[in-house]
Amino acid sequence: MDAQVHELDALVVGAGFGGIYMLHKLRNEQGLDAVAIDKAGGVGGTWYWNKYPGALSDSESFVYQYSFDRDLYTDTPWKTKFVRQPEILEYLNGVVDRYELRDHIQLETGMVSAEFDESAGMWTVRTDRDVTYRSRFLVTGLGLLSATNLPKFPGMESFEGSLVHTGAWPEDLDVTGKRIGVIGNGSTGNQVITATAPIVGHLTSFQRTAQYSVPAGNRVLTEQEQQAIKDNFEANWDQVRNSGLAMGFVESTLEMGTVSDAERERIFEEAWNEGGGFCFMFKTFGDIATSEEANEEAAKFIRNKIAQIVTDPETARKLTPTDLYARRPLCDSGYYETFNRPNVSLVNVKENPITKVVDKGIVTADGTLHELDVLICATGFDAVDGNYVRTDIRGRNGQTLKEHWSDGPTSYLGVATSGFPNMFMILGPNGPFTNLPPSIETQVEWISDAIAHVLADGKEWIDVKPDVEHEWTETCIDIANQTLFPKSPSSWIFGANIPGKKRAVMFYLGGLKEYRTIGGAEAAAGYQSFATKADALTPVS
Ligand code: FAD
Ligand code: NA7
Repeated sequence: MDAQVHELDALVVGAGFGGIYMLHKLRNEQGLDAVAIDKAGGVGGTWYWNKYPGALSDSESFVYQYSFDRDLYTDTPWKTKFVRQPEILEYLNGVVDRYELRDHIQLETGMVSAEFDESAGMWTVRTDRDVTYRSRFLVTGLGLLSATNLPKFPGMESFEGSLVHTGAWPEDLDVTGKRIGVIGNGSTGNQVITATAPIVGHLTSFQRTAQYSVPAGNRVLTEQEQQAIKDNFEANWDQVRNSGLAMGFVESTLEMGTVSDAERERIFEEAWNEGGGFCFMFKTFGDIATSEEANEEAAKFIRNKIAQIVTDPETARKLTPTDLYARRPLCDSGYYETFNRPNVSLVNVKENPITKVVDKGIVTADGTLHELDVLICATGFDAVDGNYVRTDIRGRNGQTLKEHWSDGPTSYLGVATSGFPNMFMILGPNGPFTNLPPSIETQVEWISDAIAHVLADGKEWIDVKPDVEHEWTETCIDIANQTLFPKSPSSWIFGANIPGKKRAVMFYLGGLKEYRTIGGAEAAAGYQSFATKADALTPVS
């Protein structure tokens, strides 16, 4: 049977923070015939999928939300410094209902392919359901930490217990009293290990690279703090939009070399006690991410803390990182302390690799069988472009996005890529590296304005010029190379965590303020970095 074909002004793919706000802008503000689809069984994106115990934001709650509607902000009931996954999911469901979007979101509907018909100026999007969309605009909010990375160990299919990825956590999985193994100790592994250790029978952490982590310092905010957050709405969001990381604090410009050793340690100690990974890395000093000497001092401080916290010297040795402190900074709710528990053990898989998975658990090179009821892969994501290259997206002249990105994913401003007219990405490659809701809002508003511009001008489509995309890519590379982040061996920020994936710069590290200035100037100048259908039809003389 042929699929039903729905004609639309705009199709939004993804119903996370990005897709939800996009749908609101297009339907409720512009009055367009717009629909969103998501392959998930509910809205919420990241916060629908990542239901593992301990899932918590590491952006502070007062900036990990939308700011476009002051009433929504005032009504948000969060009372803790960081916010737990169930609360974020409830919030996003509330947003969908508040703006009457639910009837316009088609769940359990995955985009399988998208093809641009150049003569008609329309996208045809096929789904894994009995429905096809033909839409003038295609806005993708596929998520940058959404396509899961499941490692392949020999024998994995023979495991008789539950094998789960944290990014697709089954709601009914109860680990209480069970023997669990956790592969991975990034932000997610750190959270799931710390949250489950007190309730499981035994926990084995299979760690490849030790990580630097500082306390989150999560706590209930006082009544006065909660009131101040609401009262200072304008000032806070003004600060966020005019900062680099959009994290809600003023980033330090203090160079570490200008203070005494005692002052440096005092600043670190204060940050350790206050909590927060981004605060520790960026609120203390301005050069931890750019100067190897400053970076080493911060790393040394955390290494000393690990030595003080972890009682068994051999466990402490395994938990102590020796490389640069140059990944997305982690924070925790007692991660290192967890390894003092009698029911927790640590395997360093660089020293003692996983050789195979068998029916009863994991076998390591030393011949030990680690018996497990549940094997948790906290092994991260095929970040940024993962969901894009897993879908057959074809632009002008039938070129696929995968072909266009064969040397690594590129874009202009993280929102548009050349050869894919009227397709706009939310958090596409080389968008800002920040606390994400403010960047999402910036991009959604920019895309919304661009769509309005195309409609108002009677243009059929716009398509970013290749040289502009190239220049933006070079800008992103130049900025990244001024930091220590590219020196980190397996960070998802550069696509270096996926076997076989080409390493590439995938973020604009120039900060939200600068990003907003550049995007704003582009719009004010009438989108001159974009060609139109008329340009494409005009022969080059
Ligand atoms: P997502 O929320 O990832 O939504 C994308 C949606 O697209 C998904 O629902 C997916 O099902 C859908 N989709 C993908 N492909 C298809 C397809 N082909 N067809 C149909 N649907 C599709 N960011 C921060 O700034 N601060 C934090 O503290 C923070 N904590 C995080 C913690 C975890 C555990 C994770 C995984 C991420 C965290 N992030 C954090 C990043 C987080 O992803 C963003 O903050 C934000 O939620 C992204 O929203 P989004 O709408 O762009 O994408
Ligand atoms: P990350 O930060 O990519 O961490 C993944 C972890 O999984 C990390 O410890 C990896 O070790 C480990 N890993 C991945 N593959 C393997 C294999 N094959 N064997 C052993 N260990 C492996 O993902 P997260 O989900 O923790 O966090 C991603 C972001 O989501 C985070 O920044 C937040 O923004 C939310 P490695 O360090 O590569 O040696």
